[in-house]
Amino acid sequence: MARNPNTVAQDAGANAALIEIQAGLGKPQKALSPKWLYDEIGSQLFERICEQPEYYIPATERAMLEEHANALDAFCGTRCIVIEPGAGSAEKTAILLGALDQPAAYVPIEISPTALQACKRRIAHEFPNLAIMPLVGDFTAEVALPRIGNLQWRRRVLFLPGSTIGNFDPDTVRELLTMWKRMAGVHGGLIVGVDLRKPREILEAAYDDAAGVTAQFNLNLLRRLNREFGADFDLDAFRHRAVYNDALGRIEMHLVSLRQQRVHVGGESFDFANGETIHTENSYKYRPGDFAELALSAGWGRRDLWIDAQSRFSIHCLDA
Ligand code: AVI
Repeated sequence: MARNPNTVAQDAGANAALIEIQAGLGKPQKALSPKWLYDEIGSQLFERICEQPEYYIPATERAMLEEHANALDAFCGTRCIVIEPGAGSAEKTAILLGALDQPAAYVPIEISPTALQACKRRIAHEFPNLAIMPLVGDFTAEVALPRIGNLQWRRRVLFLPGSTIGNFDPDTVRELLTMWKRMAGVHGGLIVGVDLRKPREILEAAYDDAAGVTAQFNLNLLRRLNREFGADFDLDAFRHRAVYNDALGRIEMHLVSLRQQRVHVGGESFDFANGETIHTENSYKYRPGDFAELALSAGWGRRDLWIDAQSRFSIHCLDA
């Protein structure tokens, strides 16, 4: 019997994913991509992380966007198209759109069709007269923007809040910034939230909150591997660790093996020494000047730079 082509494609995708995971666990420093953190439960846990008092990023950035509403309006100008790669729940976008005098359209780009629909509903509810053109896609890939038809617009501005950019290493950030400059086009702009370097205690607490939500978020990755890839991780035999790597300016999340053990993933076995870790995420923190330089090297020019009163977070407004 002929197989459904969708099932064949899904099988091929799952196989490629398994190969990637096995390769990561076979490295001298075991590592898994942070993308595996975001299944449905992981995405819900991330929303809860954003409510934890130690995780200062969302509240700080929200307050900054509200404080700089007039400057955001001046930066975007009238009839601007706001493009948001990796829109998620578009929670901060409502603040940006609300600050703009006459936005022409909103283009959220999101890999999860369900999240994209929820984002569209949310923004349509708050801005009933705004044209919304959702795009399903991986925000790290260059996507063709939708045809705008006879809509009048003056400038495209990309919006990247939340320090999402911090989850990529600086060389990848340069490549992404270069790609986003092409997407923004001539006269385009970029508003990007970038987390700042700060004392280790603040950073490590932000990624290891007292309520244990970030720990659950990290450990959920193993639960996902058990469910989706037939792995046999014992979740009680690992614990979450967040450590600031000062030399590289990044928070690293790891899962630490609490004993010597052997784990099976998709027919392959992986040995862990007591204390050995799986590296699951990096979150880079920048000095304001260092990020501006990185953006400059990708062809962007600086217009505005805002830093909150406690020097925790920065927002860069850049011109293409
Ligand atoms: C999504 N990203 C910007 C978060 C961060 O701060 O790096 C992910 C996160 N991981 C643990 N807490 C938050």
